[in-house]
Amino acid sequence: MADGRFYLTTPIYYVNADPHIGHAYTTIMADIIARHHRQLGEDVFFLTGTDEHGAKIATSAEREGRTPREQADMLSARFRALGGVLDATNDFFIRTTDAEHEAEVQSVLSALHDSGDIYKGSYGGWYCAASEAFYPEPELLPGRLCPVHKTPVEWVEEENWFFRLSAYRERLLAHYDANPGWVLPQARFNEARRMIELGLEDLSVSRAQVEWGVPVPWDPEQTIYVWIDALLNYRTALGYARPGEDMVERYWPPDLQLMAKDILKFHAVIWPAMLMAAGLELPRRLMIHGYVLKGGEKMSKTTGNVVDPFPFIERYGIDALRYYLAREVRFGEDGTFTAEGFDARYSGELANELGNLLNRVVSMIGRYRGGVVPADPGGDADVAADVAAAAEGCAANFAALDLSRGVEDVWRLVQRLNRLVEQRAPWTLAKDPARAGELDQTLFSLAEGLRAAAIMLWPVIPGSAERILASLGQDPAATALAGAAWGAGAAEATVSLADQLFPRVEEEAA
Ligand code: ME8
Repeated sequence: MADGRFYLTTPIYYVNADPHIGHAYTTIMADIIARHHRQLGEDVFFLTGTDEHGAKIATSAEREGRTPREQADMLSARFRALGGVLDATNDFFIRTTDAEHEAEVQSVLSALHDSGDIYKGSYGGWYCAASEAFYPEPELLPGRLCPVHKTPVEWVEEENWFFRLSAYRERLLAHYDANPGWVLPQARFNEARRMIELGLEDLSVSRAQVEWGVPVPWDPEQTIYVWIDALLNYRTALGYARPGEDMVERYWPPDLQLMAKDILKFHAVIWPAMLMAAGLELPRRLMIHGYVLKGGEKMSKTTGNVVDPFPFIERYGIDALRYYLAREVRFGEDGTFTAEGFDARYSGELANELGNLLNRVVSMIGRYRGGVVPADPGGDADVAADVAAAAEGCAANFAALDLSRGVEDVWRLVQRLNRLVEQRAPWTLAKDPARAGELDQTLFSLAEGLRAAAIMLWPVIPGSAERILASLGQDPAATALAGAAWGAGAAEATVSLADQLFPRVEEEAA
């Protein structure tokens, strides 16, 4: 962003069941974006965490014979561990059971109550506990099933506290009209705008029958509706993520909030209205990505149609999963996860194209030049131009949140370098002392091109990119995107090959 800082969030995940590839997907995409912005030299704050209150969590805990607190502690730890395994560089992991968060939620709600935006009323409607949401009758599937979870809804009727959501219709529409790109992609923008246009009902923001939640400060018999509690995490986290430092001034509002389309309405309608009511600046952009599907259906904890990410990561390494998801699932569209597709990209692209390229470059420099990259003789302007084009294309696509295309831009460079090996045939050049200059040029260009590609790929495959840099005798921490410029690396570096990058999985198992 123009002001040099970048605040990025994922949804906070429910602690009702183990994480699956769908959650991994959002966190990985967020991490790619966070790393890319750090590469640009921006001051990044990346937030993720867990959503721990409400009927959904209480019920799942009961089913498992645990208290809600035990359930939340256990599953929140699983989500936190997933973040570690994913190599996610989030700056904080918020839990909505953090005392600081709970206190701040109460204070925001009290302010809305004091300003007249919250009033007492009664409400009856069809409720889906898995969605933690009411659905109007026409939206239900035949047999009174939740349109998202396809499970029975129940009639819930009680006296609650209500937020005057309907009063924000005009201001929300004005915000949409003044900020055409604020929800991406365009189809989701239109969808959210339509929801507002069709009219908004006031929102019940407390529950009389749910004990597991934050008490309504002026009416402790009720707890705060879990979605209100959850949405506020994006704001409360900044108050206590770094002890002694209030980061609201530094980072508010979020530059980018990621999520899938299941929670569009909460983020694109209710959240901005809440912020308007509280007199707070709205997020700058919401990016609504598609679903990771399995067998044509959304992966979902509630339906149990899930892929566990941990075994894939153990078998192929985390970078393979990051790369696969970034390339396979076009950001903003649905994509299908298959073990076969995963394996094909792993062996065809990561092992055969990238891993092999590194192998060949390092071993040829070892064989023909004693392991030292030759100084640049200055004759490969076309390769240099391809590197510059890849860097520009990748940065432009990342800025437009087209992560798949950004990776494709760099991959074309990887393929171009593989072709360069074949075209120049260093093994032939090496036989003819008169062509030593050509050989120097080729080996320099390959090492330099690969160094630049590694820097561009670093947000996607950080560990592997760092290993490539180290193998090329470069500083593995030198990942700033400016360093991808031709000739910006350390000159006459000494190469060395550590372990095989992306080894054959069969070999591993043997
Ligand atoms: O909705 N494909 O939590 P949640 C892609 N606690 N992304 C997926 C996915 C899939 N198959 N399945 C899940 C909640 N996700 C609330 C959020 S935020 C204030 C509160 C990702 O555990 C995606 O980001 O159901 C989706 O929006 C989110 O997980 C839902 O996670």
